[in-house]
Amino acid sequence: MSEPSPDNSAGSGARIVDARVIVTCPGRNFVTVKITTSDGVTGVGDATLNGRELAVASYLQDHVCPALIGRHADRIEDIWQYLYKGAYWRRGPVTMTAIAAVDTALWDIKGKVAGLPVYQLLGGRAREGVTVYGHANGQDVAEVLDEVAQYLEHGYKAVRVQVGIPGLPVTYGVSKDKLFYEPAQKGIAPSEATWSTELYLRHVPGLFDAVRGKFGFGFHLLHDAHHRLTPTEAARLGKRLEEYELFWLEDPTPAESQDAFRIIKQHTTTPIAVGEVFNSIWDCQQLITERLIDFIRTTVVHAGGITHLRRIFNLAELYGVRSGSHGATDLSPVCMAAALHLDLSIPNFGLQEYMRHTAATDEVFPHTYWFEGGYLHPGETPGLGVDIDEKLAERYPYQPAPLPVNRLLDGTMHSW
Ligand code: EZ4
Ligand code: CO
Repeated sequence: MSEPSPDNSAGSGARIVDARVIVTCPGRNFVTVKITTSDGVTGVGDATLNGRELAVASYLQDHVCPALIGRHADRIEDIWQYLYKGAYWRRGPVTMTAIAAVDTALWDIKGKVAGLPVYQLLGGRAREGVTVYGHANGQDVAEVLDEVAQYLEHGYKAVRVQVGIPGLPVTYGVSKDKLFYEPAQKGIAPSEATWSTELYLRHVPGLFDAVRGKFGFGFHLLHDAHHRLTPTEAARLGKRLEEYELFWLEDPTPAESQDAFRIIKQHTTTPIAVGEVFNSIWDCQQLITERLIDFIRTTVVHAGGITHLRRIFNLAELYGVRSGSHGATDLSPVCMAAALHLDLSIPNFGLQEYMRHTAATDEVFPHTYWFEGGYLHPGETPGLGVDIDEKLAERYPYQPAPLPVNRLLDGTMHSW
């Protein structure tokens, strides 16, 4: 077997001399790629796939990183195509997360080399700041109302609300820690949750009635149904919630069935947001081109990096679909930084999810982005404005933490 062939093409840019994978658990697991060039410039990319972290780490370590050595770091598009087309086995969350991490790190490097924040390389500022939404949740409606009040006091212009369902011991989106919702639980076997669509559909409209009744209509209100409904049930919920003027209803049904959204769209004007589990433009092609959704929620880390996500957002723009990128705690500060540069530069930005990280995570990933008055700002540092403190990261070894599984009350497996 011959050695992987180095990139012999002409080019002025520095070559990649090191690409390594750092797995760390400052409260929760994160996988990060760090690439170094022959000029000594480094770049970072997020490679975290919640509950399946080591699969991506191995894909990178065993298959991708060795093939990067010797390649021109400035050829972002070419390296993207090399990893995508070169694997033969295309798409899928593991592959696309690995490609995303490399792509993100190369944009970071390009920004540092140019002496510009990445959003400048993407065309510059198309707005003043990135509007984000926070997560108000609670066991009961009263608790959620207290949380909404907190977010509005902090200046948030958009709030997602999730409430516990009487009769179900745990509900998606409801946590004890108010600022950090983490569904993955440490241990080997996934925890088991139970679900009843009937109980949910009966209880949840009261939440929106209470929130709009108390706080009015002066802020964006969102809700995540987390892939649990049928198209008919989703249509009924969307219709029922129209009077509360949601900014979006997220993931009403499992979205691998894209044509199901025709049924939802025919019945309700509640805007629909989908895409956090998608990893390529092909996964959302029909949803976008048939205008079956209003917001596409794909992210930098899970949808092929800045290069591919920009392509998705460009397609969406043609059909009046706006961005609404996923930004839960399992997406590291590296992903958040990258998302902000893209959000700031695209014409069809909608909203960015923002769940704060713990202090330990923020320490491991020092970053320049900051929150003010409902907006996030990426900062003006060349590159992405985020790094990983490798010494500190070493202090937090990987801990297995799978996402829960979900069953109906009779024990039938259901989408979580
Ligand atoms: O369940 O990121 O909108 N946010 C979400 C998240 C996802 C987690 C899965 O890792 O749906 O809470
Ligand atoms: Co979601």
